Amino acid sequence: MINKQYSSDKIVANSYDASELSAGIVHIGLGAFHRAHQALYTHEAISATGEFHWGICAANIFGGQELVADLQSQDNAYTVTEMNPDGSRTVKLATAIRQSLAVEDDRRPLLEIMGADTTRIVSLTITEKGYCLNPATGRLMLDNALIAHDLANPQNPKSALGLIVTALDQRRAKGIAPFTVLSCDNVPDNGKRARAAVIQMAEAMDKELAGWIREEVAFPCTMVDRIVPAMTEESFADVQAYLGTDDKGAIVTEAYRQWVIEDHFTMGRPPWDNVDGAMFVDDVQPYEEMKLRMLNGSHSILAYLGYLAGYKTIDVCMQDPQFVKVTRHYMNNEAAATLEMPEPTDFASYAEKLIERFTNPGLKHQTWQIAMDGSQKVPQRWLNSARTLLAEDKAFAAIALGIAGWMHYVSGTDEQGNKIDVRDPMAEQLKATASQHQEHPEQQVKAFLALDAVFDPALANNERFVSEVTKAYHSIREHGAKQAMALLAQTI
Ligand code: NAI
Ligand code: CS2
Repeated sequence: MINKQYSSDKIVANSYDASELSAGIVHIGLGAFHRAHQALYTHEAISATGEFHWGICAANIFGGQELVADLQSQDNAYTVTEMNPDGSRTVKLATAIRQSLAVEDDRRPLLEIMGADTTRIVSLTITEKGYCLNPATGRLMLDNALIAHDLANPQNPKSALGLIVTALDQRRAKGIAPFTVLSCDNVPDNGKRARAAVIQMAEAMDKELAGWIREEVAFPCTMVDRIVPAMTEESFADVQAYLGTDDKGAIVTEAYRQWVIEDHFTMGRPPWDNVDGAMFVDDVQPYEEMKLRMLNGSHSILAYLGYLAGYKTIDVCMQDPQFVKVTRHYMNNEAAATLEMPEPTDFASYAEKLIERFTNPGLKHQTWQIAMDGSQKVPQRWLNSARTLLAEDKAFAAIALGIAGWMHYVSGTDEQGNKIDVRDPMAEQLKATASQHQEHPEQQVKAFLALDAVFDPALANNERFVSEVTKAYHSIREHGAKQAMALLAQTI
């Protein structure tokens, strides 16, 4: 069993006394990514500088009770196994999480900590859907059930946004400076969108509060990058075999990591830039767009086409040369070609590095995991690139195949007739859409494109867009996903 004092010659142990930490950060969304990214960066920044007031109180507001109980049973210490490209591994004991909470039923303990003057940052990894935004427009969905609940019950909010608004309101009433809200999700312009959502919500409750938030609260944007697959029985067993001890909070990830952060914090921030891979900049947006389109856009193509082709993990997709060819083509010709960077950028090297990262056999990153919540991911991963390519009269066959793959996937049935466990806030609507016009694929594609939470009407009615997606949809229907990728690979 791992705890804060655990030591082994296979582990890079912590170099400070974790009982000295106080919590300056409240994190909402204690999943896999937080533990392998922000919490590890914070741990290493504390190790480097001895700034003990940046400990973390990490909370789950939906589910995750078992993980929290497991972490608590080992003093919130856990190991991060970094799988290096050469097959070796580096294992680190991470101890920046001082407290963990699961507050599904009663949010009061969390609100109290968010309201404390020692809390300077509230960070988030709540998945794309946690922001309750319309994916196509980025506007807060005031009719979303969680948001509607919180507007009616501001003292007992359920959503992350509701918690932030209520905690900020409490701080304002007590004359405590506002914390900085730090979104670490793969949402475009994540800080700006989080800010807009929080302000829209506050406006529906109290205009003065909304004005105060607009003036006083910082919402820096971030680009976060590290591939962190969900843990499986196999990965836990592998960690146990290597370490010779059980770690219920263990995480396995890649060695690569990046964190680009807009330097705008009202109550200070940890010295994260003391740690490899983190940097503070004035404008995150170009880095974020590059990562969302090149990395995440490729991931989604591999996830939908790969899942339908029977490939369970990304590294298995990368063993298929046709998948690699389409991915490389997509990155260079359909993603990089649409990006505008502030300085000369070697997109081809970035693409090759991504291919190397995807190929890492130590990462069992399931296509099913990445395929999740597609309605929330498709717009920022593919559609802005498609708009640019359409405007420039350039081809976008890989994006079209990705979109068509998503449409087949969310129908809920695979190529062998087996059920797909589709996880998506719009799952019911997507399934119902797929079940219409089954004998008329053109109509089926049109029905999907009419989902205006995903596709804006201008794109959905663009003739070339409709025709390319329909062609790709037919190709998968006729030949299957594996062959459709191979056919595309022949033409590029
Ligand atoms: P996970 O499944 O381990 O954890 C998801 C977390 O989100 C849980 O703490 C859960 O309680 C919370 N959550 C889910 N729905 C929510 C909602 N409606 N409101 C509030 N909280 C909610 O997933 P993981 O790997 O931690 O990823 C989380 C997010 O982190 C991703 O969606 C992505 O935006 C970002 N991310 C993940 C990376 C990865 O490779 N895993 C890398 C880069 C970013
Ligand atoms: C993935 C990302 O699940 C997904 O949608 O594309 O979580 C991806 O692993 C990360 O963004 C890598 O930084």
